[in-house]
Amino acid sequence: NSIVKKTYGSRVSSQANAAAKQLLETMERKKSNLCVSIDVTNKSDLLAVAEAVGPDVCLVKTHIDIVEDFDMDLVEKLTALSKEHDFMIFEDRKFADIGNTVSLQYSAGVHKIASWSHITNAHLVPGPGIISGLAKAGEPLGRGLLLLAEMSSAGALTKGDYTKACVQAAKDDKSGFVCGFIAMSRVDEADGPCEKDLLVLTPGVGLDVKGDALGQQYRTPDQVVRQSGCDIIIVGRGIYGVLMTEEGKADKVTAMNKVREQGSRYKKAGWDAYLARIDD
Ligand code: BMP
Repeated sequence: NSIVKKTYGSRVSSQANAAAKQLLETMERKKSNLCVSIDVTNKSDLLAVAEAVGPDVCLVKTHIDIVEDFDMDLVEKLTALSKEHDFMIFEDRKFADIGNTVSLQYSAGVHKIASWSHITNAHLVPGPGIISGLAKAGEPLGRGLLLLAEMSSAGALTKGDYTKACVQAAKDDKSGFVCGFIAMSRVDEADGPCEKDLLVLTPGVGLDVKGDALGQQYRTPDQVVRQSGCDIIIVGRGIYGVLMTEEGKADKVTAMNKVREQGSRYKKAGWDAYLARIDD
C-alpha cells in the first residue's frame, strides 16, 4: 500500500487540496510528470518556452521576480497558455518569513502571486505560523503549498530532524493547504506508510550533466522517480538551456525547436520511469 505503487489517477480522490487534485488529474490525462522550470529574465522568452513545452508538461514553474519586464500582462498570457495547453502554474517563491509578512508577500506587492499561481512553496524555518499566514491568502482561492523538506544543492542544511519536522508539519496540517514537498526522496514514507496522500516534486534533474558551477546536483528521471519514489521531475536548464548559448541567442527559431525536443525527451524519460516504478 505504498504510495509509489499507486497510479497518479488513483490518487486523485484522496486529495483534500483542490490544486493537488487538479495536478494529479492533469498528470494522468497528459501522461506527464514533467514540470518545466522557466528561469529566464524576460517576458517573451518565458512565454515562448511555455508555449513550446506546454503540450508536454503538467506544470510550469516560475521565478517571477527575475523577469525584468514583468507586468500583469505576462500573468494573463501565461494563464491563457495554461488553459490552452492544460498545465498548472507553480511560483517557486520559497517564502521564509513570519506568518503576517508572508501573507502580504503572497497576496500583494507587484506580483500578487496568490491570484495566479496554483501552487507555491515555503521553508519551515520560521515555524508553522508560515503555513497559517500563507493559508490565509491561498486557501480561499483553492491554492496549494509545498514545504521545502530537502534541497538539491550541495551542502544543503535541509536534512535529518529538519526534514522530519517538515513532514510532520504537513501531516499535522488539518486544513489540507499543504499538499506536498520539494524533496529528493519519498520523505513522507521515510518511516513507513503515510496516511495522507502528499506529492513529492523534485528539482535537480538532468540527463546530460551532473551539476553546475554553483552547487546544483543533477540526477536522472529514473533515479528520481523510479529509484527514489518522487512524483514530479522539475527540469530547468536541461530543457531551455540552449537559449543561453550564443547559437541559441542568434537563432531563436532553431533554439525553440530544440527546447520543444528536450521537453518531449524529458517527458518520456519521466513517464517511462513512472511506468517502470508502478510495474516493478
Ligand atoms: P535547473 O534544472 O536549471 O538546475 O533549475 C532547477 C530549478 O529548481 C531552479 O529554478 C531552482 O531554483 C529550483 N530548485 C532547485 O534547483 N533545488 C531545490 O532544492 C529547490 C528548488 O526550488
